[in-house]
Amino acid sequence: QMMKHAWDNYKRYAWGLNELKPISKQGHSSNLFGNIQGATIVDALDTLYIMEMKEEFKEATEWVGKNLDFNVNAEISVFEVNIRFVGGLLSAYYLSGEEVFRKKAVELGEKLLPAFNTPTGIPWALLNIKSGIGRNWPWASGGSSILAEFGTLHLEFVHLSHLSGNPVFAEKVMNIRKVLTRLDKPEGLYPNYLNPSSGQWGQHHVSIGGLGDSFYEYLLKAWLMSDKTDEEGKNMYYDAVQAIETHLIRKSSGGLTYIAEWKGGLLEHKMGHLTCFAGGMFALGADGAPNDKTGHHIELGAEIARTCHESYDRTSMKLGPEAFRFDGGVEAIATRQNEKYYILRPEVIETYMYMWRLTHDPKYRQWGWEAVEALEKHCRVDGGYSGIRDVYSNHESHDDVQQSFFLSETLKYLYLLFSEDDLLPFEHWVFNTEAHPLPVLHKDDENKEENQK
Ligand code: DMJ
Repeated sequence: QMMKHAWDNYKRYAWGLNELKPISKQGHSSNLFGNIQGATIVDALDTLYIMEMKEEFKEATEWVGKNLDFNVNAEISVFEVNIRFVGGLLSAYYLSGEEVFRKKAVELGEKLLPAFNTPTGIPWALLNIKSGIGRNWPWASGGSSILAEFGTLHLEFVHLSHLSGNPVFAEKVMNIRKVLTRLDKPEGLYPNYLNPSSGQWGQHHVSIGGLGDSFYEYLLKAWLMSDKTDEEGKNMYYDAVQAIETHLIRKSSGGLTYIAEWKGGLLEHKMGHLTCFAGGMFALGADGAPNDKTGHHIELGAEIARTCHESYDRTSMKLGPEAFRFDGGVEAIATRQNEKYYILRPEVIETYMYMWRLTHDPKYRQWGWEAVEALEKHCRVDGGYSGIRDVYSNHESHDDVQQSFFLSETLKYLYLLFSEDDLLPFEHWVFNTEAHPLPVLHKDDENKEENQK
């Protein structure tokens, strides 16, 4: 019902545009996608499919076939377009088998290739998909590319090669790995900034939240998606987690485990909502953890889930802030006005879903249900779902944006939290960072394919 409300209102007021403004009841355009249109449609395709919303899936498929157009003069974020559009199209293809999605995914992948035309092959953050000219965010340290952006292409690009028969996509992301493995890492940590021309790190800022997050996620998932054959991805992941534990993970005096940010050796005792995805990541990676550390990684996931739940529980609206702190006498509370907003993000619910699947502790469903009730009470409006400006306030101030990731991630993870484990089982599917499921490339299938050639 929540998906239907979000979708129907998008359809009514913003059909074909990127996102919906649910209060003003009109389209919302984000410059992340340039003038590529239809972000909500592409992001929502697999959620519609999984929820068996057949009519809606059909109309979305028709829209993609007729209207999704990449021949536009648009400067786009390579990362955002990859995770939402390429990821959304790939999942829609794997779930439905409709050829249109495969074709569009490969066409878009080809449009993204000029982003890798840098001296090191580390891609630009921004790309004009008509001219093929790339550049970096003007705010990024010393003209750097961003770890969480160039490090979050791997899963989709491996699938693009798999589906197109063209190795170029996989070669591009394997080269990123090569550059990273050659570099010295301060204390074994990966800084968020890397200059694509010099191949040197920018500022030594390390974060498991914004600017770093999904790079770590994709190391683990690259290994899982390769049917556990990608040993390099595996080693990079577990080595990184070891360094994160030593240098970033701390416990508050009240007993809450959190992941701080690292700035040239100094810790900022702040955790972002984005960082909360790491609870699910640690638990998902527990099974392969070296040195008998499986139980420890599950426990770490559980502790992060508890901390993130506290960040929700300590607000008036029972929805979590964008960032919360562990200093100045507070624990798991936002102290700065500009960190008190909630924009329908999924990470906490994502972690509940992983923890539920991997432990079956009923508290994760209870916590997920608390989030549903809070979303219904504070974010649901006549025209869809809106973010909130201050989750500590007693009255809602809506930001008037229904983010496309609310449909692709937040609602999908909630649905999976209350579904049986055999819906998209982890042995066969990995979720990209926008919650688009991609199939594990099983060794046996490859052997079969080889034999058929
Ligand atoms: C999504 O686009 C993805 O989850 C990304 O990895 C981080 N930001 C948003 C959701 O918060």
